[in-house]
Amino acid sequence: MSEVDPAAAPVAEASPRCGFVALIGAPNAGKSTLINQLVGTKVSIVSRKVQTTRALVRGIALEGAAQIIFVDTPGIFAPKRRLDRAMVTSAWGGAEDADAAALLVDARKGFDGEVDAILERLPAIRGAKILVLNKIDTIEPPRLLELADGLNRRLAFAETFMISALRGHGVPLFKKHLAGRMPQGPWLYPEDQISDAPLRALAAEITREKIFERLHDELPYQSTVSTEQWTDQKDGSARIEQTIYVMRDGHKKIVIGEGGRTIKAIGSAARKEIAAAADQKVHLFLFVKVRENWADDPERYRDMGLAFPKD
Ligand SMILES: Nc1nc2c(ncn2[C@@H]2O[C@H](COP(=O)(O)OP(=O)(O)OP(=O)(O)O)[C@@H](O)[C@H]2O)c(=O)[nH]1
Ligand SMILES: [Mg+2]
Repeated sequence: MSEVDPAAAPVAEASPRCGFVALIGAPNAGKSTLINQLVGTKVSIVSRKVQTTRALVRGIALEGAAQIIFVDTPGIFAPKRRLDRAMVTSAWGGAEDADAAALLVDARKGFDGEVDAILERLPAIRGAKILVLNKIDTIEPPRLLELADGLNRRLAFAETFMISALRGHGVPLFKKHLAGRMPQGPWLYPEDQISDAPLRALAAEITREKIFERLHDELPYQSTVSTEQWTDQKDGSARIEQTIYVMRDGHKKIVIGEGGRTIKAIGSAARKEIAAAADQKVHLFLFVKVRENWADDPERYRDMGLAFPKD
């Protein structure tokens, strides 16, 4: 056959692109759910509670010739306490450095005061501003269009997407669009890297998620987790020691539970997930310590990857 098979013909290599996309929004908008969906695996923890994410989490995705580094940020709200201020400062910092900022809005909640406060500050951000209406599985299409319209009247977004981060609807299209927006340049990370967070940080976050899941009513957000030791053993397994810091003696009792039942359940759920993330057998040891003012302790902020606000 003399004809050339077009599928077999050499294609000119598209030149590589690489850039940063910040996911910002009010607490609970679904930013972490979306970054996990974009990357294809869990890089950031998720919960039903607000203020789950505390520091910037980067997840890396490939789309054609583009490497897109997504930055999951803490939810933006009116901060009161020191930890709140550190989280919100970190969120805006992540948006300022990005090539594009995607504002996630919970479509069920709609255009409320929290979203309005973010829109107020958004024009100061240098990158392209993209609106993402999330949780479209929860509302009717006419309301969705109304919401998109109202938000675009308030700020002219470069683009509007409607997605369900939980189910994945609309996510591939969103990712494809972003790939085209990334500046030309070499990839910053190896092809198979999906996160820049060290495993010990992800391991601490996984345990914090398990605490959230079990104790969301009793322990709003009075705890933090540090991975103190990670020892790779001769048999290929890892021995990991983590400390859960709580603020009160009563909280320590809650985390441990009757006869140690709660901490056992937290440890077993966390161990399984850490083992899967690390791709090795894991022996996990959890300790609970009372540190009345961990939320005012600079070292805990360093642990979390947050700058310590002076006041
Ligand atoms: N129905 C529905 N629920 C969603 C969707 N996306 C996220 N959620 C839920 O919304 C809740 C919050 O999700 P997260 O991803 O933790 O939200 P976040 O914006 O990262 O929250 P913070 O880190 O606290 O700022 C979780 O219970 C998710 O399962 C969606 O598309 N549809
Ligand atoms: Mg989050």
